[in-house]
Amino acid sequence: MRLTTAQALTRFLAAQWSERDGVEQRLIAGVLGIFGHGNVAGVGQALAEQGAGTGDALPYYLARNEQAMVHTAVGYARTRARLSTFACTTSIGPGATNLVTGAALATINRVPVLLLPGDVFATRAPGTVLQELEDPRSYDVSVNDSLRPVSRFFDRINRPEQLPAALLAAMRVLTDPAETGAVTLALPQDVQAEAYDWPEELFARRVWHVPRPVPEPAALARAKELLRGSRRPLIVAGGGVRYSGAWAELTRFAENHGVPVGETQAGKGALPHDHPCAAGAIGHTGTDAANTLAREADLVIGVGTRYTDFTTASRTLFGQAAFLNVNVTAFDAAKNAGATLVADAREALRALDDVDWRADPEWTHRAAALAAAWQSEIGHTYAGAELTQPVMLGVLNEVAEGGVVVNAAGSMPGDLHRLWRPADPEQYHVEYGYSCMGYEIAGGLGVKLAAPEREVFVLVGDGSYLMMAQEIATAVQERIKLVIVLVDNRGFASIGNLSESVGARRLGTAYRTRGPGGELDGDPLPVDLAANAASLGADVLRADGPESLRAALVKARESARTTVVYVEPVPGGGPGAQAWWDVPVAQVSGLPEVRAARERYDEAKRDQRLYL
Ligand SMILES: Cc1ncc(C[n+]2csc(CCOP(=O)(O)OP(=O)(O)O)c2C)c(N)n1
Ligand SMILES: [Mg+2]
Repeated sequence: MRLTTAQALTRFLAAQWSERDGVEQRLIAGVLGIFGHGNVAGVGQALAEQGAGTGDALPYYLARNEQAMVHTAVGYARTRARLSTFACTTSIGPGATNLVTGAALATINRVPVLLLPGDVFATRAPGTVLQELEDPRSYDVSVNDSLRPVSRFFDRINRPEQLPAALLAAMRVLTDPAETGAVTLALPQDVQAEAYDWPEELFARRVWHVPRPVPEPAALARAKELLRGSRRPLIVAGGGVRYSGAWAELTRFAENHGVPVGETQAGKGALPHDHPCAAGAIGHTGTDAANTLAREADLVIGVGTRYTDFTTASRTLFGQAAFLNVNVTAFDAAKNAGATLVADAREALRALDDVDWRADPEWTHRAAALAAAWQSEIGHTYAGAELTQPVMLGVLNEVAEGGVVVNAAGSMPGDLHRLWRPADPEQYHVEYGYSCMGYEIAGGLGVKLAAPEREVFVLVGDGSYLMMAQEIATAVQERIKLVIVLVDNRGFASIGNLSESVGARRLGTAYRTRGPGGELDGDPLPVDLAANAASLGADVLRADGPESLRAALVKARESARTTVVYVEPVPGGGPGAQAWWDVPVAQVSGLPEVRAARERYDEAKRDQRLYL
């Protein structure tokens, strides 16, 4: 079949399917793109000719920023449990390098996305092209090489003949639960437009079976032995529980063996929030319940967790515990010198469940009491009369019902982790692998594309909003309805507090004009973010107290249009951090508050373990 490389690529992608548990779905749901000279004549032409969005052809979505396109693809893929994602097409040069942050986010979160940046001519015929890097040491380097370390698979298609093998490798990595992440196929602009005679088989419908690896018998026996020796076990549930869809198995295992469950950001909602085994969030942004149990546990059973510093309180949290790690990725399973059970979370929990063992009943009982105490702490915090940030979350939590909350950076992820009560596991979507400002709206778009039946509530701080608000225009264009709660506290509340705690005097964390003394301490910036949101095509509602917020959220929920609810919360909040986080403080300074902060730092650091 004689087609251009780009025509062959789009035809191939439209024929790829994933399958798990007997359910098939399109592996590549569509293409997000921004055209420039590096992709318009290749991929752009191919999409136009195949009739984007009609029949079996890949639908095409025009986005506003290439980084945001990857966020949208990630929001989509995460919601679809990594079984379906988007391709992102870009021009060469800046369009391509705008992908880098999104690619890092996808790879760190272990979420599949397919990136198709344009690249400079393979023939080099026209000499230096617009936006070419020109490395004097080698003509073989382009800006796209910056995508290599953040991609799980990277290839450059310098000849049409190279395409078939590269496509098969790319699909394999996208659908491999252990290896998945950003996959990049760099497409030189001349090769995109070049014709070739392709074998018909390349375009046949192809199903990629997503495996559920089962535990190795010897490792399973060792794991059961560890369980039988434990009196005070604690499960740490991570994103792997979500991707495996292991909620029921996790709940059953916790109940059958009396094991409390702490949740990471990616694993939040693993158990119903009011379940007696649900100790809630764990780590630096965790609850007193989960963190107290973590300090006393003798065995931590990690299920699908990467053990980041937020989870382990920078390796100060798990006082005496040994680790047993269930993970589909051997790299993560081996962390903290744990015993490893390399397997799909659902399969592993099923296989472990027949172990004849229960935690010490006193431990299970104590966990339930701690969890209940934390639940009443949430109730107390949510009931405040003033519109603080936690009270705002309480109102939203109530109005959101079956909806999804989306967030990523700033002071809200911590409050959400500690306080939010998801009624089911799909209701909590906080991107905290990369905690990338700007993910919120673009990612929320992907969540809504993946789950149109759900109401999507995007929480976005003013800092994140100013970094990446432009996808509101895309939501309006596609009639994709979002409720965006824009939380304006005039700057970086989170980093402001952190700055003060490390002796950096809140420098550059409030949005103020340059003052008469030459510092950034002048008047508040006269920036009107509500007006900005309206200018992008959203309906805007303002709320200034708990009751007006409730009314605005209900109205936004009932509306068919993307609606921004603008809130300026009053300072103050709920319970703060219940565990440490390692952010090094200056070891020498002329400022007394820095020396005091360093003393506190050195003291906290004494609890840091190596986990050997
Ligand atoms: C792209 C990016 N740049 C910088 C940071 C570091 N950072 C984390 S939170 C934050 C401030 C966020 O401000 P805002 O969205 O207003 O949330 P707030 O802290 O006020 O709740 C910054 C700068 C980041 N996470 N992502
Ligand atoms: Mg802010």
